[in-house]
Amino acid sequence: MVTKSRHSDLDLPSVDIFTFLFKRTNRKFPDSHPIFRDGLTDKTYTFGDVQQFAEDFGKGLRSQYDWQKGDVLAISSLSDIDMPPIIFGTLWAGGTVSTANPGYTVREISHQLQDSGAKCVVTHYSNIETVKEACGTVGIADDHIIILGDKKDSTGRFKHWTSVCDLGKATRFAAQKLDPKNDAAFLVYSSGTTGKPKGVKLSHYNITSNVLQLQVAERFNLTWDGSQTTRDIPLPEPRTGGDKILACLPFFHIYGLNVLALSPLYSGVTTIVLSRFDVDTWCQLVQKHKITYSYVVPPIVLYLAKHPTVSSYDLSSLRMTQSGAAPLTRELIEQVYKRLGIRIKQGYGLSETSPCLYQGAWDSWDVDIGTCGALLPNLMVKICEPFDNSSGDAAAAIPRELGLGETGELHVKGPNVFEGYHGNPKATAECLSSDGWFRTGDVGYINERGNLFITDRVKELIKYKGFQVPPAELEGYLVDFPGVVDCAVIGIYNKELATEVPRAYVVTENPLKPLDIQELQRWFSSRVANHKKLRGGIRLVEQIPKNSSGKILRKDLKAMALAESEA
Ligand code: 4UW
Repeated sequence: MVTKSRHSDLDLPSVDIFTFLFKRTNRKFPDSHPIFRDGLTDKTYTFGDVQQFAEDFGKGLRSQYDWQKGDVLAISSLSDIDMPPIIFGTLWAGGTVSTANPGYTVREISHQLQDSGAKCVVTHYSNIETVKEACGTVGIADDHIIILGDKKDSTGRFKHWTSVCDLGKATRFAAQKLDPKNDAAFLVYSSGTTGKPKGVKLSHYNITSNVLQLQVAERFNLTWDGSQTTRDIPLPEPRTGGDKILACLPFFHIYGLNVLALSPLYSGVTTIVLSRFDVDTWCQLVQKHKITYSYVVPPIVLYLAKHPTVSSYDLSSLRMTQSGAAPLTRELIEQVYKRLGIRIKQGYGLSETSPCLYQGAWDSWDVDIGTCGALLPNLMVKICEPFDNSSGDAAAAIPRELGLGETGELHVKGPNVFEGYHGNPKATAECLSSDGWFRTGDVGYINERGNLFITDRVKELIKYKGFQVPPAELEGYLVDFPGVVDCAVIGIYNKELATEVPRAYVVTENPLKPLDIQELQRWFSSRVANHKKLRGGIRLVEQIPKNSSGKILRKDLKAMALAESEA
């Protein structure tokens, strides 16, 4: 059964992202309105600053790097208020932005730089050694590495992004003409339903559509000046101006990128940027800035429910928080409400959908608590019997559709569904049909109110604190360890951390000569970013369960893990 969104369809933008955000005729807030403020230093960029820096940076790219339409700029950085102008400048110059986790090892960054074909890389000076080495492996010269943030390179070897702006300012380049439906704005990396991380091509149209779809779900309730009086949930009194968002999630991940680095330029809501979450700083900033809204992930919800430090702060300005990127239990949401009176709603989506698909509503929080909310406008969805499509073509395999309340795999269609994986038509065909239906790899059901419950995944993906951990990538590393002949990685849920953690099952060459597990852990940890470490441990097994075509039976391993935890 195909279900349509209960919202009326929106008129979607037909312009590129820069024009959509900066040349809008119905913008209510002035150029001087603060949009991004650094949580630790209070350094602030107004809307006008972001636009001006973006244009200067874009001109700088064109004049200094001969920037052409479709060139890729990679950014390996924690959230920083310098990132939005760099992103919009690159888009202005016709480029595509590929964001990367700055915790990546040289090997991980090199993969993304190589695969995306990046021309320039932006990073913090503190991360220069890793980025420089990665650039060396793929032939990106030092003078194509650009620094952001307050710390500059004293040797003058690497340009600071503000010098690129200064050089651009004097030039007369104009914005590139773009085709919003076909030109890629972002190339973010996701493992999709199977395999290693792939570049998810998101067009300008995908992104502008999703920014607008999201505004509708928030029911235009987030306001820049508090002027709106018809709020579903009133601001706590006294009202001190508009909403304030606390941005504690990384801009390099699609969730933070859309919701925190792009959408505030549409809504005008001042966004306080915290580059790295820690619970005390988060609470201090909520108290200091009278934050009204924050986007979080389940492990942060756990802090709000249980961490002792939280009760020493005044968090009463928070009207709502939104959690997403991984499953969250109703039990934790209720604990937070009981303890702090803070309502947590959920959103659901994927990198491949720009990302937002479902959002909880403000006005029915108590009725819909624990669900992922309702489908955003202009989207259609169907729940289907899961099927194994690893051999092929999503168009050819027509899965059986299920009805309301029945559990199956979620398929979606709409303007924010990606164009395909960069340079990987096979992976694209496995999840995207020719008529635009995208298999999410997530399993769940829709209740009679149209709310989504995610209950499982049919894809391999593991989520550690909202970050993607692709098992296939980890398995690729593990078999390089001397003595390991086969292996499989699965996610197991850790209730104390409110997240999945990766666990490896390993077969050794000679069962009579056991592996040194600690040595394997150390060796492995030095090869991967922090979030991919095998926090669920390593288990030695005689063989990895597989089907007749050699596919790992992860469900069997999950059953083994469950039996072990219950023993
Ligand atoms: N419940 C259970 C959830 C949920 C979930 C995501 O790294 P990616 O590709 O993308 C994301 C996107 C997060 C996000 C999107 C829209 C939104 O409104 C929001 O706000 C709160 C967050 O993480 O991983 C996609 C995969 O992450 C899982 C699911 O398996 C999905 O395929 N996931 N949200 N609420 N699982």
